[in-house]
Amino acid sequence: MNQNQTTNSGSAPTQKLDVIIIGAGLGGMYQLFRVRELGMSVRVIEAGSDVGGTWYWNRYPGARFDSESYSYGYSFSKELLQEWEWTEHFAPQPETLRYAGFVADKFKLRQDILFNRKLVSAEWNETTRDWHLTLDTGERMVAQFLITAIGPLSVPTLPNIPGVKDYTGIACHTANWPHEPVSFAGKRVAVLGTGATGIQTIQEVAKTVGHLTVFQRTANWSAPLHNGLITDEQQRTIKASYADIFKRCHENVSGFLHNPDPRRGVDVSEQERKELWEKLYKERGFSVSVGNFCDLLTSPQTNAWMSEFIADKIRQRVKDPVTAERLIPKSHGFGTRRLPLESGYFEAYNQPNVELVDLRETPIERITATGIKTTERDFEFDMIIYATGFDALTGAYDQIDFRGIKGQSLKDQWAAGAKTFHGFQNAGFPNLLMILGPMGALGNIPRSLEYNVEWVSQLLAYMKTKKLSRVEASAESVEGWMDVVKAASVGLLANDVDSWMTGVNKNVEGKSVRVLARYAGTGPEFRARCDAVAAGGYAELDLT
Ligand code: NA7
Repeated sequence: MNQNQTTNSGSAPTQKLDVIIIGAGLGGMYQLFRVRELGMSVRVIEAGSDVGGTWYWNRYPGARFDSESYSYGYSFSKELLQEWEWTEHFAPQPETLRYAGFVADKFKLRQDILFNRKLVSAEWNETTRDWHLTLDTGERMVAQFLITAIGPLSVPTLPNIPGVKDYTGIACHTANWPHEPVSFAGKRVAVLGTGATGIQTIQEVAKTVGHLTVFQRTANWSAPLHNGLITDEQQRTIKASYADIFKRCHENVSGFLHNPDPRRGVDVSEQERKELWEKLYKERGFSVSVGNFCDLLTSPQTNAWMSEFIADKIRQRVKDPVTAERLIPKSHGFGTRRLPLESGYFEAYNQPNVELVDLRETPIERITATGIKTTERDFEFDMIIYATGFDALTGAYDQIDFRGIKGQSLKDQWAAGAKTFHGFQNAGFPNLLMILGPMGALGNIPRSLEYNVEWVSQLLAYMKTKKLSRVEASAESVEGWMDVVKAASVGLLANDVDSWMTGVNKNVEGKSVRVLARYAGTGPEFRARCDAVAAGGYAELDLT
């Protein structure tokens, strides 16, 4: 590609593209593939030096899928499904990054991707009906359609603890992990954060570390992942069953391979509950949450029983009873936050060189030049790992200055809570289309993003055929969808819990109170509503 044709850092007008996609993660890569099929001119802007998105950045020790590998890969190419072989039931990050590279090579995607560039601002011009982009390199680009595939969990946040910048040892957020191997042997290492990322990191670092200190503010429920190598025979079965695998994901509430038990926990005997839970505890992946009683996330009683069942498992696995009690969540019920899955996490605390600091008992006062000072002790470390999460859902949008009709700012418009039409569009921002945008369906992410890309591509194809150049969700359509989002959240125990799923990240200004932050309905319901919009000729959208 001749880059000078599509980007410009001077004052001369640049060539207008049909489509610019932001992000070359799994969403952006697939969107590029589909847009090319439509015969439209397209470029992708990517901040990293290669494809992969989440799997490019999150190289921390122990990073891997919690979805079965064969339910996570792309489903759109039968050839790709037969060519690629996952080696583990839950692939580790390096394998997934190789997969992203394999896909990019197979479909020759890199030739249309501009790496090492960040989008700084995007301004809509109502007269010329196009988006004017400025990149951090100073380059400028113009496109009729702007598609964001910037991820719901892509902006890492450091803790708002005094002194973070004072530390002189090695410090790293899990989502900005170095590309070079990191050794923990003989080192005094701290991990801050015990979410899904912290738990994967802790159990892996514990295997080789000199001494590990875990700083836990909130204990999280966690259950065994049960990973393992995929045998040759399993590989053959998987390859022969892909149609069935994706059909099952498609019909599932959240795109996984585990179906909820249709019974309510409150309707069955204690023995029946225990039987199901003992079985689920031995099963792979999210079976323990998605395959649970259908009232697990709505009935306080069923949830309390399940929480106690898991608490007992923690007590059985952690030798020191005081540490075990600290690891048992008290502030929320099982499954009401995104459930981390683990492989020997609790046993790590049985090692003499692994220590747990409960920040509810002894809060951190500050990060010092040499370590971490709590109200009780001064710790010295060679390395601090921040597994402190993300400015989720809207964070990636807040980083870019999007200006819609009459210069209105997307960040300002979303300051009181994000609103979209099915996560795809927002009123006042014509021709801006979002992949996995706020208030869309998440679940098993690739299953959702493939659908998102296909819906957006279908809309582009429709507009091309009908010679339409501008699409905007009306304010009424956005409000209509927000009513659906509200209704889907009613009665969920998760509503009363602080987490990124309720929009809380106390390290980010303005995000310390719970809001309606996501669509919590099922995947099939979401798709049925989106399909109906397309089938109805996009009546909810203003098309001109
Ligand atoms: P999470 O789930 O948001 O977890 C972040 C963790 O960091 C959590 O334990 C937080 O404690 C802790 N944290 C954050 N800020 C602080 C401060 N200031 N002090 C102490 N502890 C802090 O992020 P993950 O990366 O684990 O997972 C995000 C998603 O990525 C996950 O759902 C997967 O889908 C992949 P808290 O619970 O807030 O008290």
